[in-house]
Amino acid sequence: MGLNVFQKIVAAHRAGSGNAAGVVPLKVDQVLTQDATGTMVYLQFEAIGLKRIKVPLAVSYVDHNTLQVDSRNPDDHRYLQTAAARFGAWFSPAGNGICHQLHLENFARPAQILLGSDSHTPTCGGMGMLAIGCGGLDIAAAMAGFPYELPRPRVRRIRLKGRLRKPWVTAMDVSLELLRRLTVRGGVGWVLEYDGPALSRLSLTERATICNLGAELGATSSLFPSDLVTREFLKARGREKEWRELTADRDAAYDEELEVDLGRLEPLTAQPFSPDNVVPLKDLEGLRVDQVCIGSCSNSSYEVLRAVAQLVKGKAVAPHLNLLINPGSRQVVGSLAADGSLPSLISAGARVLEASCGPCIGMGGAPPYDGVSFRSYNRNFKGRSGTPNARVFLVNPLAGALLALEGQVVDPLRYPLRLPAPPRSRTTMGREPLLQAPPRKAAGLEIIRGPNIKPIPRKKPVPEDFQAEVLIRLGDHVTTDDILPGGSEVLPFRSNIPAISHYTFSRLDPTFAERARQAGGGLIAGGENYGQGSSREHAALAPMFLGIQAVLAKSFARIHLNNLINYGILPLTFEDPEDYQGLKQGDRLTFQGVRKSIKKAAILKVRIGDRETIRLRPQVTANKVEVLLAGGLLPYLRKRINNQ
Ligand code: MIC
Ligand code: SF4
Repeated sequence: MGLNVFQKIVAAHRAGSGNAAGVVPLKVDQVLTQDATGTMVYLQFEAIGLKRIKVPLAVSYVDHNTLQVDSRNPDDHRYLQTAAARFGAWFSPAGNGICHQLHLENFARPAQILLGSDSHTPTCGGMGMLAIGCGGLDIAAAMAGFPYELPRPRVRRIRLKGRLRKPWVTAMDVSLELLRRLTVRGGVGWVLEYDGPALSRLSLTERATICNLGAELGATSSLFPSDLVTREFLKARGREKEWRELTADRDAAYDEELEVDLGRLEPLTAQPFSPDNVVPLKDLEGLRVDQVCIGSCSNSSYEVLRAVAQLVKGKAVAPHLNLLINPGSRQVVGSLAADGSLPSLISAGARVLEASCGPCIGMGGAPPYDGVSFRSYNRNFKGRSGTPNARVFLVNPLAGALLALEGQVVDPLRYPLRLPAPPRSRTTMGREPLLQAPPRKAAGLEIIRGPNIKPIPRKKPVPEDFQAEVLIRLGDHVTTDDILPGGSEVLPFRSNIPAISHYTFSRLDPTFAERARQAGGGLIAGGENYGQGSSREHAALAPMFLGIQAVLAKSFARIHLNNLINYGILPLTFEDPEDYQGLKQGDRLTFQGVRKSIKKAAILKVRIGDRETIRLRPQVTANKVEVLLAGGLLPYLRKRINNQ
């Protein structure tokens, strides 16, 4: 039997035989971090106690916290820059661009494995690279040379046929169509592997867009083969030598298959407040639009922004509306300036922001009160834009540009669209000049810390018996933005856990942090897919700091589940989902024989007050049992390194 692309990459990277729990240990080639998660990664790496990064390539990007209203964010940037030099990572300063776009342009390589402390790391899957988003501690462990233990996913083949025939339909609509069909849980436990006759007509950046939005499906990763399109992209960047072909064997087997006919797609939109709440854009005709945002790591390539510039050239955005553009990289901006696109955008009224995450993570660019914002981004969770009652829709960048001109939703298919073909021979871009390679000699280099950078709190080992109160009971699909919001007020505390912990659940229940503190800890109860969205480990770290001992849920999102274990918080699912219905805020639960049960992978019988006993299943694979019981990955790794 032949192999699919995923299996080929795994076979070439196995680091040992794995264990019965279906976990594959993998050798990691590259890691990426961004500033909002990266300060923790480097603090953790320091705490592990090694002198030099052991993974072949590490890149530390600054792209999230670029608003500098006081010294906290720039202090973090300086810490990251000096830590990168000292430990041996490349550094990408603020203004260079968004980590995923930059990584694709400068470092991604077919057939390699990339781990990133950001959930959209799979963007580089467009290059035929197995790219996986994980929590910061997993990245720190990989940097310390430990293999990455991947719970074996199933592989779903997504066969793309036809071609994007209708104007106004882009790669983003392929992803919105998948979200419509599969929902935000549809990819959990899966790698999505794309192939089919439409592939040769999809550019590398279109492929990257599709892989980027795979994160919204909850997928472990998304992957395209590496073919001639991949070679062209690498060649244009002077990296042709890094190309190698990687395709699935003809007789490769998959766990499931699905087909999308690109020719049948129309422009779609995801309505508030979930990326899978998808309808045809034309269904919303007449809705007044206050803001359009184009860019982010989903849709900020040169090709996309050039097309947007051509669409608005010589026209003007509606006077009541704001068009914001956050390009993916400095080179994208440079190319737009060189070919005359930038003046077209600026004259049409676009506000061209610096190349960074910007409005996507609520770092500026919030919509007005009760506003309607259409974004070519990947997340439209409530409040993420910075305006809690704003309604955020996801849309492809071309349709978004049209709405900006019209000031309201229209059916794009009624408008002519003639875009000149992309330039045939693109100027070679080469590597982004402002990337900083690590110095060869690092001994003695100082790491500079600002006063806002606080040591990482540690947790004690999981106790055998304890009592705790349910502090909050939540519904399905709680996002990590709900648990710990982003935005310009909260993000500067990413390297200060005591301070950031005040914001835990602040949008859902502003009393939570104080109640948790007063109770000296407690429990969180949630429904399905608890912790979906971002990889931010702060959504586990801050609750850990507040003393949360366990999260009880119907099911968990992949990265967050791992983050809970990495911080020593028990992730437990209800054996009988009815028990979730019966549970109330304020219930006091008695846990006994916890460590014993976890070691035996046995169900925990937990008493609620003096009412009844419920059955909870620890969600921990055999390879993580010791990590969880030790109080998390940091105490566990320190012990291992000290014993070496
Ligand atoms: C996001 O899109 O939510 C982020 C901000 O990029 C996060 C990481 C973070 O919270 O720092 C992600 O997707 O992992
Ligand atoms: Fe940045 Fe938004 Fe992409 Fe996250 S999703 S990496 S915040 S651009």
